[in-house]
Amino acid sequence: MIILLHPRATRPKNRRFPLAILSIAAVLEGKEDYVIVDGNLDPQPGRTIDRIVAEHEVEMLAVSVMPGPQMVAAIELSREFRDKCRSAAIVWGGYFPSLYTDATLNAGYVDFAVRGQGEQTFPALLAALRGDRNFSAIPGLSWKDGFGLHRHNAPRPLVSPAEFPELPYHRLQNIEKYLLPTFLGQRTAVHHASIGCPFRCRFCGVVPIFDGRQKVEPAERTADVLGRLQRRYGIDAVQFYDNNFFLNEAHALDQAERLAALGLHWWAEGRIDTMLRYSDNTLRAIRRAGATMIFFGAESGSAVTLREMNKKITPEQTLELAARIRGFDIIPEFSFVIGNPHDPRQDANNTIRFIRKIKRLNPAAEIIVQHYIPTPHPDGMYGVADSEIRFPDTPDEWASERWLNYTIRQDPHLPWLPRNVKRRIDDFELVINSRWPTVQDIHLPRWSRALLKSLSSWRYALGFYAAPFELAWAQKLVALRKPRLESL
Ligand code: B12
Repeated sequence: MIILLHPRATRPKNRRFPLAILSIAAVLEGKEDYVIVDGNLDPQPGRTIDRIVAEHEVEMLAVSVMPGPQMVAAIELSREFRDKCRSAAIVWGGYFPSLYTDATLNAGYVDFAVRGQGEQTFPALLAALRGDRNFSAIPGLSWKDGFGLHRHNAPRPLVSPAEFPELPYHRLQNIEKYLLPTFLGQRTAVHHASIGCPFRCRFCGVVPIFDGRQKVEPAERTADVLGRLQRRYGIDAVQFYDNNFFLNEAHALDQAERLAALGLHWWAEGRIDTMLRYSDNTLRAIRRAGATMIFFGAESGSAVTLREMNKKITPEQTLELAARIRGFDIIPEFSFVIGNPHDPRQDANNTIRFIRKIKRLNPAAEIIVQHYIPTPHPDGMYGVADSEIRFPDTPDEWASERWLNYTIRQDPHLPWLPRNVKRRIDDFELVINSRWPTVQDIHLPRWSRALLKSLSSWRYALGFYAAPFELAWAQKLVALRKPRLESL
């Protein structure tokens, strides 16, 4: 028996299909004896694992691990499992072991780390464990040799998701619990139509894993999968998790025409420059296909910073898109990475001014304000980060309060970010989020929207963001959560 574990990563109301674990399940389906344990659904995954161990001969615990709270849950469950089931192998896959492979292998309770796409590496590892134990022949695998030294095999070439079987949704414990209401619809599914991203932005944690490559499933398959989910489970909305959903215009148009037939509402991530190149006709087709909101990494209002980030867009393009997309009734969600290490104060002030310009052009535009939190990068981290950040050596250190706060971008303690600049960014975020409460929060009653707007409007009008205690208080009062579809 193989246990595929997805440790808890979010609150129950944000629960979505555990796509990473389902992707591994897809290649095992019909061939291997396996069970899925999802900590987002099961309040006591440790107990469930104990029960499985008591009833079956468990060969392996395969864990999907994202940096952040999911990693903390993964540590505890892996450690407990190791104590109870010494003969079974423990393998970690996903973004955490792919980004921090040596730290992962430094944990005594992890035997193998799968880097990047797992659908081929995982069965190859199973075969090696059962056979000649020649782990060095498996691309994408990291492991410990007889001397305890870390071995990192060559990366595995990326394969289109269409090469793999469809996800076995029926193997989830209770599918109803994954199809929850969002601002997009009453029964929201998630889908990943591609893997990787062809760009090399120097602040992004996706680059070290996929090395600037992306593979996409044909539009026909995307529509087939969603059509089946609609017929079987009645989905009416989709959140696409692709890092880069919109490709060349011909593909986007084909995809839009196929999705239009399903009548779903959806959210996806796109690039500003890519979508600016699309004709009015294509943008209209995308809207007709159900695109309600599109997430764009605008990142900065400074051309110099964007160049340093290797983002390959200009501030003018962001403004042009903000204005143009308004005519198509698609809400743009612009995300910013604030705090250029060279001059975080100036960067914060510039970007705040730039965001105000966007809001003038398109008041419906949603704004996500993020602090710049470096992740390792093959081309060097943006800013002066390489010489100033030393990442932890073990998952346990990553789980400490200091590093957990860093990962979830709460209180990153960056050497270059003075407290008062961080506070200014946070204060601005509170003011703008109150002045325009997100449409994504379906639980926020009309009266509380009105309260937040009226309390914050003088601050926004005067550009006075300091010490917004009354807004912090009002947000608590209306229990305004952070209900964004994505906190990337
Ligand atoms: C969905 C998602 C979430 C959801 C999770 C919902 C859920 N189902 O539980 C939510 C919103 C909760 C979330 C939160 C966060 N996320 Co998140 N998230 C994503 C997102 C958009 C998709 C992940 C996904 O499902 N992919 C689809 C699957 C099929 O792909 P995959 O995960 O890569 O899996 C493949 C391989 O990695 C591998 N694999 C994965 N697991 C396993 C396990 C085994 C055993 C094996 C063999 C292989 C394997 O094989 C899979 C198939 O090829 C990614 C970006 C992206 N597009 O991937 C960011 C991403 C993973 N998140 C990220 C981050 C940082 C976070 C947060 C820390 C951010 C924050 N602001 O707080 C939080 C904290 C998470 C936590 N609680 O621990 C980063 C990680 C990299 C980084 N920068 O450090 C990403 C890459 C976003 C980004 N661009 O920076 N996230």
